[in-house]
Amino acid sequence: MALKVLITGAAGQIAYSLLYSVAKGDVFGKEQALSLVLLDIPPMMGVLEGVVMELQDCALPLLTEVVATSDEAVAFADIDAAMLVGAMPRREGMERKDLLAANVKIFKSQGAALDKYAKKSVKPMSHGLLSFKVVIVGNPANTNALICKKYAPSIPASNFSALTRLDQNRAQAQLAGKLGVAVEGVYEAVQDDNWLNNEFISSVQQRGAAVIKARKLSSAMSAAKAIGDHMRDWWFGTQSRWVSMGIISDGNTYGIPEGLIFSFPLTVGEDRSWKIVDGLDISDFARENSNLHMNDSASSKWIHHIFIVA
Ligand code: NAX
Repeated sequence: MALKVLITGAAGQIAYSLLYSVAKGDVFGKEQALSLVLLDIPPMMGVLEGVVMELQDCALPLLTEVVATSDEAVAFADIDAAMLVGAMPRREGMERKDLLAANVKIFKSQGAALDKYAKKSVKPMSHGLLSFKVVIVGNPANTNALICKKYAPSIPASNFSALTRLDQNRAQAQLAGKLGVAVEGVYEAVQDDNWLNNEFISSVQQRGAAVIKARKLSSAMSAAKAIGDHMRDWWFGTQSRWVSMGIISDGNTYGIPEGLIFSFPLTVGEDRSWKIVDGLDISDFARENSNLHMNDSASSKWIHHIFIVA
C-alpha cells in the first residue's frame, strides 16, 4: 500500500530537490510505493503544475500518485508523514515580530489541519505510538514546530520534530575536513579546542550565509538532503548512531526547560520512538552557547560541540 507523504512549500527551491529524492525511495525505502501530496499557496499553483509535470516525467516506479493542492483539508487528509517546508520568508525591512506573526498564522492553521484531518486514529503501532511523523523545516523551525504542535492537541508531542540535521551534516563535513577523513569516518575526537570553539562553530553558523553569498540563493540541495536524512532515520531507526533532531523537552535533560522544542542528540529505535542521549558532559562554553541560542533555531550548535568533546 502506498504511503501518503505531504510536502509543503512544494513549489519552492528546497522541495525541488526533496521531491525527487523522496519519490525515488531515498527516505521511505526502495520498495515503498508513495502517494505524494504537494501543498503550496494559490499564487504558486502554476509553478507547482510544472513541478508535477517534471515528477511525472521522471517515470519513477514508486510514485503511484501526485496530488497538488492549495487546500489544507485535502493536503492533510490521511497522511502518513509530513515535511512542512513552506513558511513565510523574511523580506527586507521585515522585523522579527512580523515574520513570527506571519508564521504563527501558517503553523496554527496547519496544526489545526493536522489535528482535524491526519490519520491520527488509524494504524497505531504495536506499542501504541502513532505511526505518522511530522518534521517542520520552515524557519524559525523550532518555534514553528511548537506552534504546530500546540494547535494539534490530539496528536502526541513526540510525533513532532524540527529540522536541525542540516547543522549536524554541516558540522560533520567540517570535522571530516579537519581530520582528513570521509564523513562516515568522523569518530575520532578533534583535540584542538581553539579550532572547535572558534573556527568550527563560526563556520557551521555562517555556512548558510556563505552559500547565499556564493549562490545568490539559500541552501536547497543540502537542506533537502538533511530533511531526507532526518525522516529516514526517524522512520527506520538509527541503531547506535546519534542524530540531532529538534524535539519537545521534558524538562529533565540538560537543563532545557520543559515544553521547548530543542535540538538534542538522539537515538531512534526500530519502533520509531526517540531517546535522548543523556549524561554527556557539557562544558561551560557549550552551556553558554546553549543559553545564547535557546530561542533560536540554531540551538543545535552546542549539542554538536558535545558530539566532539564527548
Ligand atoms: P522558497 O521560498 O523557495 O519556498 C518556500 C515555499 O513555501 C514557496 O513556494 C511558498 O509559496 C511556500 N509557502 C509559503 N507559505 C505557505 C503555506 N502557508 N503553505 C504551503 N506553502 C507555503 O524557500 P526554501 O528555500 O524552499 O526554504 C523553505 C523554508 O525552509 C524557509 O523557511 C527556510 O528558512 C527554511 N530552512 C530551514 C532550515 C532548517 O535547518 N530548519 C534549513 C534550510 C532552509 O533555510
